[in-house]
Amino acid sequence: MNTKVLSSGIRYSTLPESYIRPESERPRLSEVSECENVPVIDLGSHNRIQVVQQIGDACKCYGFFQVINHGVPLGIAKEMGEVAYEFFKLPVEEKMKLYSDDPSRTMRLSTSFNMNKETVHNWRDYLRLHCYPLDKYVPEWPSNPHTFKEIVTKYCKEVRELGFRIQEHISESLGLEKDYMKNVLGEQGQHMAVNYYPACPEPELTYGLPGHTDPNALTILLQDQNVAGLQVLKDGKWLAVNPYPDAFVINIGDQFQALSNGIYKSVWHRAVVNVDKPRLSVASFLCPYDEALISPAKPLTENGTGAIYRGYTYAEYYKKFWSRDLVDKEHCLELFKNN
Ligand SMILES: O=C(O)CCC(=O)C(=O)O
Repeated sequence: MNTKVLSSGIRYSTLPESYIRPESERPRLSEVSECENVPVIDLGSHNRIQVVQQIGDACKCYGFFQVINHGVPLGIAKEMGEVAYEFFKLPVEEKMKLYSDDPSRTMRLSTSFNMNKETVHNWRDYLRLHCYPLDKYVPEWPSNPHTFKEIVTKYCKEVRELGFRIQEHISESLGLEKDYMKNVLGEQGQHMAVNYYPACPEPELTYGLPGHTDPNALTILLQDQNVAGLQVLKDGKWLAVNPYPDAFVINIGDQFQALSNGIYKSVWHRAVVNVDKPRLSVASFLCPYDEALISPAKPLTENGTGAIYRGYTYAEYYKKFWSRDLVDKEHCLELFKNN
């Protein structure tokens, strides 16, 4: 290939060799269940007790849910999606100015997942941004398209507030004080992955992103409204999370699984690709501050099970998570279990 990114304007008629998964690791798209969807929860409901209950049930059974009437102005979400598409449509020479394979960079365009470590690549380009505090990071964000900084700034503020509201509901659903999670997580970091999955000549042979869990606390995903691709693992089977009008997809990250003493699940999920249409998603990750001490909430350890996980700092967890391969089959939290 003559450029590093997939969004170079080249159309491939066959999948390049380096993207082809061995037979046993392929997505087997015909076996994915379409008949069930992850719960859709109306955050605009006045029945808070019911909303809290629905969120708790979803976190236990699916680790995923979708929210509507979420308070993020729909125009801002729409503009976010549009400016992200505009970015990936820029000429490849323009985009390549931002390219880096170095995961420690706080702003970069890259491709696949981790080009330095992986043996098979993924059919994805992505723009990775740090988003909090905004005044520290916005200056390094792309200035082309010229509206990018302004739109993404507005979006980040709204999504952060939505995340905090959901964290309150999650705390309450576990029978904890409303501010419990917020207090433990401290001044939360916020990162964004703008994922672009070009149309792929042979979607059966590869992934946009292979199965993984998220190492952070909470993820808020803006899905392409027109093209499906997200799938979550439920009872050993992959389940498609098809786009739901004006909804965000929310998932529990590894830190909420630990803090809830394993009651809530940080579930494996993946993105598959599409033969005729590109797909875009915008993942916002709320992360504990580095020195946050993560250990199961005491009231949740008092039913005879004790604490399933040992205490650790988020910095320790994050380092361990990224020292492994994304497709390691074991959940990273297994390494933090009390014997
Ligand atoms: O594109 C998607 O639907 C999933 C994205 C995702 O899992 C991620 O960015 O970590």
